[in-house]
Amino acid sequence: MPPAPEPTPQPGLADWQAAAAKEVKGKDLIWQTPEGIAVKPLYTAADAPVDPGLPGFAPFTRGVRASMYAGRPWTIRQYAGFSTAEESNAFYRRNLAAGQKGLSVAFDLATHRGYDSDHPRVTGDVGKAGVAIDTVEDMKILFDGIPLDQMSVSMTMNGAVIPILAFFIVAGEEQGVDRKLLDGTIQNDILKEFMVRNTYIYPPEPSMRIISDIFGYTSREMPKFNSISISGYHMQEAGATQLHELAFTIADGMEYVKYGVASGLDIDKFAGRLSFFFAIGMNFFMEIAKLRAARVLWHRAMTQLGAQDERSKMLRTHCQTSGVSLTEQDPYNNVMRTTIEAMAAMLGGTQSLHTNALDEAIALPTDFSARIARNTQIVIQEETGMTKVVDPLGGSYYVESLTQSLVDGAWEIIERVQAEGGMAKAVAAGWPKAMIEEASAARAARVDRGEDVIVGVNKYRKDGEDPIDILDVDNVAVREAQIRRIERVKASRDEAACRVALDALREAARMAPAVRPEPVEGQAQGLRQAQPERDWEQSNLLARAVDCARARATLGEISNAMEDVFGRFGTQPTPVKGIYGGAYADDARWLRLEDGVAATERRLGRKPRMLVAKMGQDGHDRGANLVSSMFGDLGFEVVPGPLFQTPREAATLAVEKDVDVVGASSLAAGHKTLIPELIAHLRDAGRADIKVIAGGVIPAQDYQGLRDAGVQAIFGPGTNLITAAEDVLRLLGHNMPPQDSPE
Ligand code: MLC
Ligand code: 5AD
Repeated sequence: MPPAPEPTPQPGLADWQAAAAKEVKGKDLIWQTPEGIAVKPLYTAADAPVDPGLPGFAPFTRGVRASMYAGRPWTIRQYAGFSTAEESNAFYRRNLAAGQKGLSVAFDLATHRGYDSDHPRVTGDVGKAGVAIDTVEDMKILFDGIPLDQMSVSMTMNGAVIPILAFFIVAGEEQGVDRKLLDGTIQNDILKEFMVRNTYIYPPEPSMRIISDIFGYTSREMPKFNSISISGYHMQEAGATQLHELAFTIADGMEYVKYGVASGLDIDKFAGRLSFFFAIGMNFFMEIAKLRAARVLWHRAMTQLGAQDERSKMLRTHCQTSGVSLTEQDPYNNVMRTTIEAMAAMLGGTQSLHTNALDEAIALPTDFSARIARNTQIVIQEETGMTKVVDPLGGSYYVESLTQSLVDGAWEIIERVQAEGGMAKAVAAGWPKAMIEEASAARAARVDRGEDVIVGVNKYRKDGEDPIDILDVDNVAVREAQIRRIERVKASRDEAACRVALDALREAARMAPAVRPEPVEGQAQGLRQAQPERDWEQSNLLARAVDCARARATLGEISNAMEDVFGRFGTQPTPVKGIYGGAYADDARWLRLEDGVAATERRLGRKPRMLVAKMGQDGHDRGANLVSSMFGDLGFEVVPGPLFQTPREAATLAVEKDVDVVGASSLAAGHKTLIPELIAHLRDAGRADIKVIAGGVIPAQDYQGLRDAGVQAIFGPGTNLITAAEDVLRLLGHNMPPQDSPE
């Protein structure tokens, strides 16, 4: 018998390091992510920190259910809404017939901000970015033929959350559905509105009281309904890193729990129906780790806040693939991006998912694009076998290590928030928003410099773009139809009963303000004893609004009754400084631009001035903030216009500040109505010389109409800000030489 061969020695980590260094000739392979995590090219058992445990058991790292998708796949829940209730209802029914499993309603911005469709401030917004809902009659049409005791319905509503939830309850009631059986989710997350999404109505303090009142009502009356969807999604859309999205979302959740407890509720009576919502962007493994880390963090936070029931500590979440990761250019690439993001959401263990449509960067989905978006999830669920194994990445050295890094990094931020008195205070102080805007400016500079690749935008760009069919809503027609319906409802209601209900709501708004929770070491404190039942009903804003809805009060009337007591909130943007410009410090194109600004300043005898205007109810301010921040860094005097101006107000501000150019930023499809009105008002004021440029989500189909109205330059999604600034200087009369742009 020949002798047994000598066992070959196993290579060690040092051997691997040597081999890898040789292959890449010493190049540094560490990837510094925007989260500040140093990702190595290899992970081994030495990196995997703790045993993640088993799915269905605390702290739920591997999922909230023991069987996860092997037992029941996540809910395919596509967010949609546009035009009238009739049109949206028909769209929902087509989608459900084609395999969608849950509903998710997108409301128009007029509705979000508590205005009826006939209000003069909302002419550009009605039916545009979502469905217009003015009364319970609209809500009934929206769910016509959709049994509300069988279909779970998410409603993305934060500002006008009281009237919308009241309409939903009464629509169910009039369908014959007991509210105990209503299944669904209301977004109801106001803290992130003050930070990034901007569809608030009232000041922070009464807004927090509204949330506790909703917890109070739903925990008593609607046991199957998720009372809030604590959302990080919009933070990531606004530019936050995944670490900040994670930390601020969990910290927001803790704040809501403290307010709920302070209003007299038992933590375990309402915490089990809190839900979450995250964005899933293109950093595949980071997103998977983020969802796992979120569950660990929530479990830890709720234990600290005194929850006993494990269901109170279990983080259930919806996810949406990332809107900002999608591009106008070469839009079919968006199908691949969304597929990758959908896989990250499912590998992270989401409960419910929306996949974006390929036309995301320019318009709302059409039947065609919505079908592909939905089928992306159906294919994953039904063709790939991916749902058969629970948490298939559990135990991956890299994923477990990333999960732990995110848990540690986020907890540090959460502790800072707690030390400073909680998220409501942090939001008021403004530092979370500033952190997000800084990250956004840094990302924009990386993209514009080509350091972060976006295929089809800053690399591999096509010579010409092929037009795609997009959805266009005729907001004038929708508005007229809505106004007619409001008139009919008002004409047929019992006016006296309606007044009585509205007065009772106004009275409730004056009563029993929520008690602000005192920061107490590690514990949420109930500062107010639970109210007796009768007292509770009288002062609860939602209970009162349900009566208003039954009496056919409109959304605007219900909102106004509370506004009479609470007031309406407004803020002034404060663009960050030096981040974008800093990234360009040594760049020749930037220096040439600065020279151009200096030359323009000499010619004008003062700095060139620009108003960055946001008109209508469109609160998407990421683009406007970036533009303000970048032109400020270049040496312009920037007037960052307040949100929600009418065209007349924006024109008046432009004249008052004597600006040279108005940059109108539009991301909610109001541009065709609002920008021509702005130009007309400038003309009427004798200032036709003030140049108007437009930027944002503006489909190419609309360019000619805007140019005909007098718009001098249009900057669509994916615009390189440096190129845009060169164009603006040329518009101001500077002889800017043409560049060999990298695009
Ligand atoms: C689930 N179930 C199982 C199971 N998995 N039962 C047995 N075995 C399994 N493996 C049970 C659950 O316990 C639950 O029952 C029921 O099935 C439904 O499952 P779920 O996991 O709760 O899913 P779902 O009903 O879809 O709820 C998901 C959610 C919820 C908790 C995250 O809050 C939700 O739907 N959120 C959606 C939010 C959303 O769409 N937002 C859009 C935002 S767009 P039970 O009885 O326990 O309830 C936006 C954009 C913008 O914001 O800015 O405009
Ligand atoms: N219909 C479908 N999707 C919508 N979104 C916003 N409004 C609608 C709507 N009415 C999606 C987009 C956007 C994100 C905030 O939600 O993907 O980026």
